[in-house]
Amino acid sequence: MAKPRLPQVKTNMAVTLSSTPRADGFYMPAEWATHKQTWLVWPERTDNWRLGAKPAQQAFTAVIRAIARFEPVTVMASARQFANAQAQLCLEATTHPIRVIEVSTNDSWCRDTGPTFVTNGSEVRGIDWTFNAWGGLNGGLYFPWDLDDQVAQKVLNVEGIARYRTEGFVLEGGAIHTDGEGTLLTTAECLLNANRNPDLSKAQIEQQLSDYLGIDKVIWLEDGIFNDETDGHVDNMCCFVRPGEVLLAWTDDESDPQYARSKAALDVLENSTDAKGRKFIIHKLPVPGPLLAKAEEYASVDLTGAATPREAEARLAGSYINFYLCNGGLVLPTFDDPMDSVAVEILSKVFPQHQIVTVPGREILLGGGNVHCITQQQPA
Ligand code: KQY
Repeated sequence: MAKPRLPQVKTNMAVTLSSTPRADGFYMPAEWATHKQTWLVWPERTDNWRLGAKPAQQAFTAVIRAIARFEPVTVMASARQFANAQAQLCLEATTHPIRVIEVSTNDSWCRDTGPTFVTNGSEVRGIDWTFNAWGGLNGGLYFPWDLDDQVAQKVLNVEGIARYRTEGFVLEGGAIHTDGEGTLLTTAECLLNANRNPDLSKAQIEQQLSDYLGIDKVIWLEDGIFNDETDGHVDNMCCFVRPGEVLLAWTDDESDPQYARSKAALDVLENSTDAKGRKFIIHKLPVPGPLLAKAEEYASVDLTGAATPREAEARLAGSYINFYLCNGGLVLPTFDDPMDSVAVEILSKVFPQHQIVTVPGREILLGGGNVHCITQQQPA
């Protein structure tokens, strides 16, 4: 049966363009380019977040208030949680404003459900990728996901920003990193997964990345972090520091299943050049742990049948790569792990212009991601 289609609304919403960003002269800037603000979603779903999502709300509050030291933040909360989110977030004054608006969502991963912003240097537009909860009915993490698929459009409507919609082309923001100069990092584990765009070849996927993000060269790492439920998002594995320079999640322990993944990625990076022909400077960033979920931590996650149940003792996909760059700041998840201080030291050296602010990362990790996964930058 054909999917029923809603009439196209033509007024009171940001325009949806039928061209592509590249054809219009737009490209995705790097995360370190100046932001207008950061977007997040307030967590509340109790079949993903333990203890009624209260510890997650505390953890998100720490992230949001850390970002508000550097730039304005908009937080989307459901009608049920609007008053609580506003009260928790705005208890004390912050350097930059924290705005709470009511938006319905399925969960709280704005990196993946929010728009990917593109610019031509004077105007910003947004890409609204099709979202299928990291795999749809073939390994996706919850059902339904229709409200999450509308988040990008709602953000763009609120901002009055023109929208490109990739109807049918599935992509999450956590699956890509760009240097703003034509190079994109991703993983085959995610972007070539049969549960994303099974009818597209690798070349056709590269063409979409070129058309929508203005990319000239894709660096394909094979896999992401071991046991990452996003199917190996690159934003937990490898990121740019600046053009021609990357950070890679690393372990020296050859018996750790992470080792082969990191080593394979290192081999690819060592043997690649970027879109401008530069060889990469590669910094290894150790992974914490191994970190395992404790049975008592997942005992209070509701079993609703709508989300993938949690497995006690499962290896968590902990990684310091999942930090977030905001205007002059770097928000880094830490895990009460001996590697925390090593990560801070490495990041201080490679980002000397950024002030590092650490936030507790374990609670967000228990929900399946971390700081980068819950944030979305809107370029200035
Ligand atoms: O890490 C992310 N980008 C999203 C993780 C989703 C987890 C849902 N339980």
